[in-house]
Amino acid sequence: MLRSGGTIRQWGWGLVLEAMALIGLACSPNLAPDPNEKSGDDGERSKAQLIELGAPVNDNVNFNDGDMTDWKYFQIPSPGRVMVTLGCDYTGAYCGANIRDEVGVLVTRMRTDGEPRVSEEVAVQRGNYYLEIFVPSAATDYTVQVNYEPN
Ligand SMILES: [Ca+2]
Ligand SMILES: [Ca+2]
Repeated sequence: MLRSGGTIRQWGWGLVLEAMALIGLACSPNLAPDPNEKSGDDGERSKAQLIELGAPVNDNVNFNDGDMTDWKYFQIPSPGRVMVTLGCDYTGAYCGANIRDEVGVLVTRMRTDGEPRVSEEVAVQRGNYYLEIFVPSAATDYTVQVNYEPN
């Protein structure tokens, strides 16, 4: 009697715990922290920070600390070519950058794919270009530099 009662009680608690786990799973997308909630003042394109052509800029992105993305932009005075170089201290973070034009259209994707540094050359028109630098996970310090040659 006592033994079977104990079994039922344990089984009952098991169901309760399982139900709680299911509820937890169902809610977890809403509870997951926003990877950009502490992005600083550069978390979206409208808040991109101006960077100087030809000068290296150091910064940091951190997925787990809410700073997944840094937006930067540079100004092109006349048609030409730019060489964008992105170097990330922690290669395991697989950091990358999307280059976008003045209206946000994707020009090219740069992916480090475990390499410490990647460079991409693109043709540019007069106007602003945006860099959306990010990590899909983990964190890293990085350096980005945009070199420009007019046509
Ligand atoms: Ca940021
Ligand atoms: Ca940052």
